[in-house]
Amino acid sequence: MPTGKVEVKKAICMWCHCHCRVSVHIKDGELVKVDADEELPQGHLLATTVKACPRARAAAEWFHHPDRLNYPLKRMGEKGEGKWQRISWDQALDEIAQKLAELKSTYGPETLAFTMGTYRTHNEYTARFFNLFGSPNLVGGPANVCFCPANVVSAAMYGWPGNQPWLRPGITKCLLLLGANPSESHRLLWYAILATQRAGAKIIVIDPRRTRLAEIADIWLQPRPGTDAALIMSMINVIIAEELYDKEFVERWCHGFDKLVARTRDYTPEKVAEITWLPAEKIKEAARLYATSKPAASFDTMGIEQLPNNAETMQARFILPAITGNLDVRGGDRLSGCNAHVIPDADIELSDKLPPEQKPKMLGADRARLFSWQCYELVRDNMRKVWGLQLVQNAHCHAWAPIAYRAIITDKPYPVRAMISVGSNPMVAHANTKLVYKALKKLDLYVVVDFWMTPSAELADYVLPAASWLERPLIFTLHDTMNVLEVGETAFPPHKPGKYERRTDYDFWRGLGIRLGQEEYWPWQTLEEAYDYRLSPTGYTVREFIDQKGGTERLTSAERKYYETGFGTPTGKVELYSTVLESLGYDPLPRYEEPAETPISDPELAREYPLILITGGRVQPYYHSEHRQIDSLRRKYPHPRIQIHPDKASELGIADGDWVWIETPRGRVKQKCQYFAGIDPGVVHAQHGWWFPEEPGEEPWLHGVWESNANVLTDDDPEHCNQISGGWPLRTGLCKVYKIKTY
Ligand SMILES: Nc1nc2c(c(=O)[nH]1)N[C@H]1C(S)=C(S)[C@@H](COP(=O)(O)OP(=O)(O)OC[C@H]3O[C@@H](n4cnc5c(=O)[nH]c(N)nc54)[C@H](O)[C@@H]3O)O[C@H]1N2
Ligand SMILES: Nc1nc2c(c(=O)[nH]1)N[C@H]1C(S)=C(S)[C@@H](COP(=O)(O)OP(=O)(O)OC[C@H]3O[C@@H](n4cnc5c(=O)[nH]c(N)nc54)[C@H](O)[C@@H]3O)O[C@H]1N2
Ligand code: SF4
Ligand SMILES: [Mo]
Repeated sequence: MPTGKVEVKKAICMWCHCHCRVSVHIKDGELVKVDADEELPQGHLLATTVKACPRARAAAEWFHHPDRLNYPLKRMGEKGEGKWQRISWDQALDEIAQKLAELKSTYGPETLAFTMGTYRTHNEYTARFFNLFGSPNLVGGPANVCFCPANVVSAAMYGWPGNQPWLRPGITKCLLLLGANPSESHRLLWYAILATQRAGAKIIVIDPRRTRLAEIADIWLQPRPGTDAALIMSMINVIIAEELYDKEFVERWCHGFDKLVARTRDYTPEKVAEITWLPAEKIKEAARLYATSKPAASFDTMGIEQLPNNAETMQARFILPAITGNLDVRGGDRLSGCNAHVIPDADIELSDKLPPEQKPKMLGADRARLFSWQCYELVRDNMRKVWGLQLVQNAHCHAWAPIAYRAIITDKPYPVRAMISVGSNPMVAHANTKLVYKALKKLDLYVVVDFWMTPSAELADYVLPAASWLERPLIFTLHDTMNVLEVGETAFPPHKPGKYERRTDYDFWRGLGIRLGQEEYWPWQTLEEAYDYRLSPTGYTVREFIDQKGGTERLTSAERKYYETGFGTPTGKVELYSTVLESLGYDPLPRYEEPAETPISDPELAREYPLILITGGRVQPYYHSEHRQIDSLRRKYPHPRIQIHPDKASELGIADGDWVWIETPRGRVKQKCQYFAGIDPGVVHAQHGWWFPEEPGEEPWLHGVWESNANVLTDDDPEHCNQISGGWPLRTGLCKVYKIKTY
């Protein structure tokens, strides 16, 4: 009987990395709206409020969408034929577990791989399942190109993951943003930047595109894509040459300064100007402003994480705050520690349960060793000495996707016959879609857990319906890399008899685990029970933590903890010269290497493909491949867009709004041309994440995954990827663009 009464639940939105605290309004069991929670500090950056977030405003449409997956499905016809049978959860889990047991006994546990998406769900339980199963093959799909290189490189150099701007309006005097687009990608950060600027901070932006952030910058550097390492090395060169560095900090707390001085000598602004297309004077100006405005904060994101030279770029980037004395000071960059009041993700993962002989089998870890067990254990153990905490495994130790897909296809170095994707859509998110497709088709068992029938799900043997953040509780600690603890409550039950049978990802792993002999390790029947256990050191349950503490606990960071403890590195200092990278067999100092596919490294290819291609600059309202089925959001961007400088476009006979082919040596897709004067005429920028839920799901369509998906274009050749981090070139690479004649 409808009562018309509105109930309000306090949840945490997982539709983007802001992780806002929100109020979910429920009337007669139906979602009415999701509002920003005005009473509480928002997110993990600064106390501010999300206003009018388009995704949150479309929450009711999302929640009640008729395309949501509601029941487990089993493939009936051939793979990709689009024929499905509804089955029960028990049948699905029984059959998947039985198949996994068979494959394990034939090929060994390493035959099972997992693809991970960006931080949306509780992957610590994924790692728990995998460690107990005995497979090291958590494939860090986006991890090699999404914040994890920054985390591990900085953890190696600082003894704690850095890249945490400690923005304090009125205190922060300068903010350096490297390849970041927060007005589209992170609204909380965007508001925090605006507030910091209003309070007097200067802003330096490095981005080949004039973004909204670049528009408000005091200095905007517009480099040739992929050349940031040279640029930063040159800034270091200027800071050293002009003696703008913090001599006391360098002397007392940095390891390898002399070697750094020798290395940066070659990177004069004049020389680097040629590499980067930037005027030498502007490089000097940026270096001076950053080094003399104290405290200065810094933040890097995908503009440099997604480069084929990302690890070296990170090395250089993390030297800047150290030598200028901006590390671990309020208003500068933070080493925050984590919230020690909660049982950490790392304890849940049970990484010590993975048999030692399985660790070296992790696919690709002998090559891209930044995410190998060897590196993970070295960094973790050093970090633990100072911080008392383990580094989370699932984000920092994983198999390398390009090698994993090749292993599936070739059976080398060993057969990989099963794969599970939870919260990940590799057909759209991973580089080189044609190769991903070939691999997914070859698997003996492919299981997808998602909200929607995605192009990846269409190729699965089983597709299982996931509970969203609205249908499960949540504990958020940013992988234990920050001293924040956010707890959210379940707004809706995931089961509604006669309507749907969704389950949490935790239920999925537990369900498989207990069928595969892991019963003793899954004592908590539900995710809420599992979280009550995680919160037990606080003395509260999930429910009590929300009722009595408001759901948020943010501890104050101590400044300059190193005075007492030193840094959590092998030398106890900030390692400008990284002994960790050295012990992995890499160059301990940063350097610039020209990416493999540029007009300079491959002029012959550039004759056919003359333009530099950037992919994936974020746009509101989409989140990667999500939300294309939500009409109110889709109306804002009905079609994928490629930004081209008007001069270049007219030279190519392309009008604003024309459909064009974008072609690379990997393939071609079509997007609509958007004239954009804020990009160099030699560079174009294509959106990523595109598929068309409204198109047929069966092959050959797969919901239009071949039409406009930027990853049909991108390169994942292991030789062209970063040899330290495995990062693949999403933001360099060559293409040609031409008008579609009949469309
Ligand atoms: N060309 C190009 N490619 C890129 C990028 C780029 O800039 N350019 N960016 C890269 C980056 S940084 C990242 S992080 C990756 C992102 O890669 P992914 O995280 O794989 O992104 P999505 O394609 O959105 O796939 C996520 C899937 O998980 C589902 N999902 C969401 N939440 C949950 C949940 O709680 N449980 C379950 N079971 N499913 C859920 C969604 O419906 C969606 O289908 O993409 C990478 N790919
Ligand atoms: N709306 C929305 N928000 C998102 C996401 C989303 O899909 N949609 N994804 C989330 C995820 S997982 C991530 S990782 C973040 C990413 O967040 P951001 O990194 O802030 O955003 P992007 O737009 O991906 O990339 C930042 C900028 O990199 C620039 N760039 C390209 N090539 C280069 C280069 O060679 N050098 C430099 N310096 N810059 C370059 C691009 O022009 C772009 O403006 O966004 C998160 N937020
Ligand atoms: S989608 Fe909107 S409400 Fe949700 S976390 Fe992101 S900014 Fe916050
Ligand atoms: Mo990401």
